[in-house]
Amino acid sequence: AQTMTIHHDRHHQAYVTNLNTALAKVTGASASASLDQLLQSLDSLPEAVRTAVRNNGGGHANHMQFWTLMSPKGGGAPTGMAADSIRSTFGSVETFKEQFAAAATSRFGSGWAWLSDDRGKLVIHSTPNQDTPSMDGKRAIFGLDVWEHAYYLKYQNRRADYIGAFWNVIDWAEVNRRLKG
Ligand code: MN3
Repeated sequence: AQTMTIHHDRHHQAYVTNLNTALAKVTGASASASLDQLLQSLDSLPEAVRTAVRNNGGGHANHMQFWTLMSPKGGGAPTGMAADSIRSTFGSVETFKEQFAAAATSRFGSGWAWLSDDRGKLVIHSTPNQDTPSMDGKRAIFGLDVWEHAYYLKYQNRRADYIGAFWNVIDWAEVNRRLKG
């Protein structure tokens, strides 16, 4: 509970606060663009705010999907479309979890591990820092935060244990909603 409270109320809040500070300096067409549009066209932003929008805008987008992906009633085996598409793409749920864990474990430093839709095909990948799958033309299905702030209070250096515990809280009904979207 302490990990999640600090993560949500302080870390995520800082991204929101800093993003709003950066966007206050943006004018013209970019001022009315959606966050995803901004992240996919960072070069259209003034250089002075580009990095702030990338880091804090990406941070906001990534965390928004993270909180709604977990449920106290989550976990268990994937259901419905998630079960079908994971098995048809990766062979088995076990293989999928192994490949996802490998992506999450091998992301050096801070970042995210993802299941994304890459032009109609499901792929496992990772992004550094707060970069989003959409920056690379992918549509995120779900992502796991592997920054140390996401797990250090409880797991310290044991990132692999935190990654394994993610499967106890993932909300497969929400994953299915995103797959259909
Ligand atoms: Mn985080």
